[in-house]
Amino acid sequence: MQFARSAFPDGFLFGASTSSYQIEGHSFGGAGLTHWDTFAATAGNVVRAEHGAIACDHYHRYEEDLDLLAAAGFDAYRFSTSWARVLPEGRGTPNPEGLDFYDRLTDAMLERGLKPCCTLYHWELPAGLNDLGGWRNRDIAEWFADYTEIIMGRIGDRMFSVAPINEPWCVSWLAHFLGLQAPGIRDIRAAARAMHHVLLAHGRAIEVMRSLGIGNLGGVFNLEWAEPADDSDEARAAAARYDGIYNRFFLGGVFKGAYPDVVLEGLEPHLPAGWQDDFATIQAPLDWCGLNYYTRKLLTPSEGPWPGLDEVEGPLPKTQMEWEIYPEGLAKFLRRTAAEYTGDLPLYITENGMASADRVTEGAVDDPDRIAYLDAHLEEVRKAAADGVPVRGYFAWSLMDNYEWARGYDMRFGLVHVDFESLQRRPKASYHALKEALAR
Ligand code: IFM
Repeated sequence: MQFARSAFPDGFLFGASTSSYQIEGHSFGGAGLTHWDTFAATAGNVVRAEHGAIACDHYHRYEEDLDLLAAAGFDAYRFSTSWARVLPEGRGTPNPEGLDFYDRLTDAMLERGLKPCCTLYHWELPAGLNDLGGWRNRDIAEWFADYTEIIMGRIGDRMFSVAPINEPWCVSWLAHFLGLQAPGIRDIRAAARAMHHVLLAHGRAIEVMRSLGIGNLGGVFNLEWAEPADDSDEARAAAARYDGIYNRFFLGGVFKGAYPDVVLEGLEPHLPAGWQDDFATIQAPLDWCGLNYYTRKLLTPSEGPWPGLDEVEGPLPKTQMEWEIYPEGLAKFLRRTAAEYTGDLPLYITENGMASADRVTEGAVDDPDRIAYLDAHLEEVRKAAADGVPVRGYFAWSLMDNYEWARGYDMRFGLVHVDFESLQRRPKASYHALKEALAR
């Protein structure tokens, strides 16, 4: 690995990310049913109908996992709390075992000198709330505010940073328009409502945390660089619609108090009544902005209803997910986000990494493609920082192989290999390379 910690500004944070349902083992510790459990149990949704019941058994092995983070020289750990572990029905009586678990986890991070960076929702909605309409129901903003108060009332005093919701595009569009994530709905009205309510819930959670005196609050957005597949005006317009739906809708809501016209053209008739009045909450001031970045997309127009676009396979090398490797997109987003949305606000890369079909050979896992991927993306971050973009940290996705949602356990994103039979952890070559680079 070419990069060295010393090439980054003083105080720049390096960390790794995970999420609760993907690693903890949801069957342990009294957690309630989530919409991911029922989505996975429905034929055709998830590879081999795999689910998060055991996952990496982080619930019992978290000390070993935190030791790996600390031994690599990471400064921070981005983890998430599970709503259904804290409140098995989504509302009502908290689960004491769930609260105790996050309490232990927090103290174990601090004991190892790791800054706890918490996300309150990384996709596992309690099934009881899904029964009530989930993200389509405006009441979710208050349900989420109540959950925020309970979990942050317990661990908020020790957090370095907190973000309410991971990747609002995935929670809303991917799950309610494309139907590729729980709850697997394909309906434009459901999608429009989920897109608005996810931002309203984000804003309510920020308000609650401010009232509890918790600081360093941010939002985490997943971004994909959208490019026209050819030089036509139609392809350019398709790319602008994709960019609007994927990137600008959520950043625009939170940082400008407005949704882009290119998205309202299709979604306005389906947004909930009075949506324009919610921006005071949605725009609750933030202390930082997190960008999750993996790839770009090439777009072409398609027949049929709005948004009338198709993705075209690009020419660049691809990861195991079939995502093109395009590090330049990360620098473009850092510059554009600062220039058009966030100004001087600190930016963090809250996720970046790649899946590869890693194998254990003679006790080791060689993953040169991941080393090259991380190196190339970190170089873009370094250049942006050197040019004055206020980027303050980088979190690799992911600390360890885990449950990759509808792709089950096949897609390996980890710096640490996990044998899903024995649950043995084995640091890959990329883990060792990062460790060396962080010491340089
Ligand atoms: O595994 C996911 C994560 O849960 C959210 N961001 C993207 C990752 C890779 O697909």
